[in-house]
Amino acid sequence: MLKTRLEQVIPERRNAMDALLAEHGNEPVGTVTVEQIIRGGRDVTSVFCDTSEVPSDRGLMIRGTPIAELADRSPEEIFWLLTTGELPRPDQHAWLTAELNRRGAKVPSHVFKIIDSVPRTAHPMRTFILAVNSLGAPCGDYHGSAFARSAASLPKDRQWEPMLEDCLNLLAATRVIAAYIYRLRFGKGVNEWNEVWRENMTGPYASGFAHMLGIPELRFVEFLRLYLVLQCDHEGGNASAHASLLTGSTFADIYYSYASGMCALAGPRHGLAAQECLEWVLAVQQHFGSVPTESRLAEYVSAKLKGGEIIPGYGHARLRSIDPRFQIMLAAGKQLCPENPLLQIVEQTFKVTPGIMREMGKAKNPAPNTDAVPGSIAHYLGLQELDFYTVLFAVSRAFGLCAQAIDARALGLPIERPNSISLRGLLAAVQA
Ligand code: AMX
Repeated sequence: MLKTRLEQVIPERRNAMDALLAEHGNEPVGTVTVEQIIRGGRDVTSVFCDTSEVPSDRGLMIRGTPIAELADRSPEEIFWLLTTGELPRPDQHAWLTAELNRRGAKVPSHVFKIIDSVPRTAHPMRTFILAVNSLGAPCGDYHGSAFARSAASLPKDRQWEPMLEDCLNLLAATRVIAAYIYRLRFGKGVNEWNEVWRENMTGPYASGFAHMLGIPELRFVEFLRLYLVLQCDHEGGNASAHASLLTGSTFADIYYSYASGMCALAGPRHGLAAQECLEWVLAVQQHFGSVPTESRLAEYVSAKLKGGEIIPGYGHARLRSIDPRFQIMLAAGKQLCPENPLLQIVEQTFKVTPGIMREMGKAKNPAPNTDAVPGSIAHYLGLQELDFYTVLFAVSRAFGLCAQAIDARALGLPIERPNSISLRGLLAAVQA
């Protein structure tokens, strides 16, 4: 069903892009300063991504729709929107759920053997990246990546088809792989794994994932659904999306390119912040023994910042206003678990931190970002293994990165190769 719809929308999209290139291909979109080149390309528009945009004053918009208007949807609906540009009809939604379950039941056995062989001391993100990359390898009856096998023999305008095939398999597998790593790594029991796995390849994506993790409580299922929706995509310039797009532009398959993106997500300035935010909140709780008053917390935050520490969950390289995903998750948390003391610390931190950071001249945008809340909800609802939080982020982000990869092949985008410039080159440029 998804392929049929994409066969209809892709030519329209390709024609629009070709017309734009033909009519305006030489027009400049912006300029770049020396500082922007040296300091990470901040605010330089140079990456093409059609699945979502992040206006700095509005936050995430998926194919033109603000994330706040999509917060009640399922991850399956969001994937349909990311790929086709429209929300699915109920029959299309049901088809995608069933398809991800059908494929999720076929994760090849070599993937679990790889997970079994990784030292238990490894961070779960490291294990996750090894496992998802291994999905690309053929083994026995399992054929590995369809894209790697067949793209070179297909005309350019059909290369998105094996990419779609791989992406559906990847999305189907990520939650299974994540749940198995969780159970193995944190001693939750893998003896009954085969039964747990198969019997949860029936319902909605988020619910099956929560059950495989062993946390079937409805409030956790609802939290997980929302989390998977909110973190699904964040345009193409963030570190993980860009790493994935870059690798994919070499015609590497999605298993390589998604794994590349996840290596970037594993860094503390990016996806590892999901874990570090909760560590920070737990440290506050331990320090004060309960929810601190605003003035005591303000002293604590000031001292941390004066000591050169980073406050995880605050600041953003792209957004210049409050992240709507923070607001949506906070509101959901207050409904799901109003009595949660960690959430009260999150709220208190939100009241005092931006003002202090602004006063101290820290961060261009001292507002909270998407990572400031979810850990505090997940922990209260039963997922207490902090090392696992970035893996949840990774499962969610697969939806966006897969949609971006399908788009890249559908539109026939070439290998990325911007120029770099040396200090000598920059000096020559400014002196010219
Ligand atoms: N706490 C303390 N200082 C901070 C800060 C924070 N949360 N955020 C920014 N600053 C500091 C920077 O370290 C920098 O100081 P320096 O000039 O002495 O190096 C200064 O403020 C200006 O930084 P910036 O230009 O506003 O930020 P950036 O674009 O360079 O970095 C980000 C953005 C997110 C990496 C940074 O704000 C940060 O480290 N935040 C905490 C980690 C975090 O929450 N990451 C998750 C982001 C969302 C995501 O990817 N999931």
